[in-house]
Amino acid sequence: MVAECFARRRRRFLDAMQDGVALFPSWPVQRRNADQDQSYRPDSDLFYLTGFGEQESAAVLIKQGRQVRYILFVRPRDPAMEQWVGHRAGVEGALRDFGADEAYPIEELDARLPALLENRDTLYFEFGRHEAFDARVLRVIEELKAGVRNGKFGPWTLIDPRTVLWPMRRVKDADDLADLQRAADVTMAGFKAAMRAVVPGMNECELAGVLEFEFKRRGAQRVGFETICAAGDHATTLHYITNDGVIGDTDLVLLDAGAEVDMVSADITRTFPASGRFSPIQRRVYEWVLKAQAAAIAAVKPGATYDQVHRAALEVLVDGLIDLKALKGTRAEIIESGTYRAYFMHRIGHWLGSDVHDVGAYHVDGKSIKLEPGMVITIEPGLYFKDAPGTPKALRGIGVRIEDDVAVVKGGRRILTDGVPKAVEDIEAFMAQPGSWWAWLHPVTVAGDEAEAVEAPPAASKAAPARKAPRKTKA
Ligand SMILES: [Mn+2]
Repeated sequence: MVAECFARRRRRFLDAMQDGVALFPSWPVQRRNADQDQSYRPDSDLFYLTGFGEQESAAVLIKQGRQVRYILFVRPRDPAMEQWVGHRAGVEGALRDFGADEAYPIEELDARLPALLENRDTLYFEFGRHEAFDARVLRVIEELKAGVRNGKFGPWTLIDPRTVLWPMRRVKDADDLADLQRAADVTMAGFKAAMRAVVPGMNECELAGVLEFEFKRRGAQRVGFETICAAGDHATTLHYITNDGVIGDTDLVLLDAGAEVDMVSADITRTFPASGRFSPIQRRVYEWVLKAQAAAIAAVKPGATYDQVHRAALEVLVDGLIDLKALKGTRAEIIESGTYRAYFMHRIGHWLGSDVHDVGAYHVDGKSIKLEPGMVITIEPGLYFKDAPGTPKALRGIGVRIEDDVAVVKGGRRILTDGVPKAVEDIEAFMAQPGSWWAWLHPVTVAGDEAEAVEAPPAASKAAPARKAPRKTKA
């Protein structure tokens, strides 16, 4: 992302805001244990507007008629600290590289805030997220109001900046879509690696490790959310992140993960057989979910509502539940009564962007929102048959979800993640040499440069997986 992209976003925000001041602080650093901090992830809104990702920072945008100011508060340069924990942009860098009109050390924020807010009617600030910082802002506001007899006043009107930012973030422009495609490309490479690395007998955490290793070496800074690597019955827990089970040789593996690249995350789910071959009943369940996903994707287009997309998948899933003898009745009866929720208990998907469950409403005035070009939504139907009484015996322990990231474009849709096999025949062909990933594994020196290597299976002679023989873990 180039500086111009952030400048354009600030202009859009400033255009949409009333005269006043907008204040965006960074997330506080969280202690992890002893003298260790939690790994730091910049705030999505602050980064979206500035491209500035350092901890202990804040951005201020001021608008008065046609006059605007953009101020950054940052950690100052400090050779001793930088020796230990690395480079800081400092005040100089904030001005030079991040386009700030003014920049100050973060320590000066409290001292400068009164002057920045003085005689401004409106403050855009998100209260309720960071109590200590809230208290600092409230103190300044009260002090300014107390100075009313000296001709001062503080902001009388408080507005949550999310009222402006969320609709902005929900509709992606060409730059945003290019960023998302990069995250999608890295995520797809991770899935293809995992599908060719899996062999029965390995642990879920090892397979998740392969996926995340592939993410990292292709340019991901981190995962967009905790990787879900769920074998067999674990796949019937929607957000299973324990990832510590042994993968059985007849298990399906449900892998739901996303690489975060430059503060944007993709989100893919694939469900594939550990052995490389679906059993007949696994295949039947899988193909109903796949058909439901195709129906929902086909329903994505400008003007369609989120509810219509959900409904398109739901109707197919219910047909599937009848066909699989999981439910009795007609499609209409089952949808009306909601009994399908025993096996499909979530919505069709969510907005995607800087946050994996990206910001923005799904309903406006009580009505399902209409899709428009630039919106990006995940389409992720699933069927989950818990190993429990009430579930037909043949289906117990099968969990299937298939998820792709879909951008709404003029006249239709664009699937950002269609490079990972998902038809049964394609998966089985792709996984024809179980464990082959381990044989071609070699360093990637330029992120993304070797994306093709995953496509081409190594010669059969090299494909022997250096793995112990699969264990029978489940009949
Ligand atoms: Mn998702």
